[in-house]
Amino acid sequence: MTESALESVSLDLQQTRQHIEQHLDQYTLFDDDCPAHLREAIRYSLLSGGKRLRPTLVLMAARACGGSDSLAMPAACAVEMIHTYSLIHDDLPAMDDDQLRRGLPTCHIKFDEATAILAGDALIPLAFEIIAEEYPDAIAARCCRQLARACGASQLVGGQADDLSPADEPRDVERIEQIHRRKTGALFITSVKLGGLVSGATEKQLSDLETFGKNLGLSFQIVDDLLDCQGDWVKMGKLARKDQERGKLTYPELLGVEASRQRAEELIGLAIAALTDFGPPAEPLRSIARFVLERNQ
Ligand code: GRG
Repeated sequence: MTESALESVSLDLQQTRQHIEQHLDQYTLFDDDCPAHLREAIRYSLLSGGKRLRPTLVLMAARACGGSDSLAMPAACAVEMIHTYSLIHDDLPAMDDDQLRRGLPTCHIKFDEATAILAGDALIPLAFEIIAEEYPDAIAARCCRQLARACGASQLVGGQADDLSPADEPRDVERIEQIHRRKTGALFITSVKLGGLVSGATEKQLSDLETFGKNLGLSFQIVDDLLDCQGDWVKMGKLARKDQERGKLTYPELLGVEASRQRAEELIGLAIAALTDFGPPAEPLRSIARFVLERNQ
């Protein structure tokens, strides 16, 4: 990707991000029954930066299937809420015990542990409520089922549980891919499928989007690992080399830096190939895939 193409994708992503953030703000005003400190903690974590990659994928997948950003925005916000809950809980002392997230103190450091747990908890039902409120029943049911599976015990939560489990598990590529398919991949797949579902995508389109999301998610994770071992922590907003120091399985450790980079590129190629039948409307989705490979944060 040339420097100027990367800049133009960055600009589009920046505008889309602002649009998403306006809606996230509106969805988290809450009524007076929500305690002020809980509201503050939810909004602190949800509105304090982040690339907004998953909600952007929802919008771009909708565009690829003939839908619009406004149609897909509620689903996009719902996915970002689930993602943010998972980050808040992942940062807790009982899990990854992180002090910094998106360049700021993590939710439990800024507030306290109980508030952080509850802020994460509150984001889960809110995500499903938004989908149920904003889409016709049949579409809402399909979206809720897709999202519920992605964040359940066999996907996001299961991947996280295995990632936290003792180090006597095999340290090989199969194991790391099993973890990331669930911990990171499931939400990527769900993002693009929700964009498709709200736009009336065909089963074939949903299946192509699934292939796209699966390969993109894995590539994203490899790049994440590469950034963790080589990245600039100021840009990333979190401490680099943390995964390595904790003895977590990473691609560069298993494959080496060069082979990891190659694998990430190969996967982006597969992701883009899955979009062939969508033609020009899928161009923004292809650009994001290239961006994931080139990102530095
Ligand atoms: C607590 C159930 C539960 C799950 C946590 C999200 C997660 C699972 C762990 C976060 C740790 C981690 C490095 C996960 C893999 C990659 C990932 C999801 C990175 C964070 O996503 P980004 O880079 O974050 O899109 P931003 O801040 O840009 O939204």
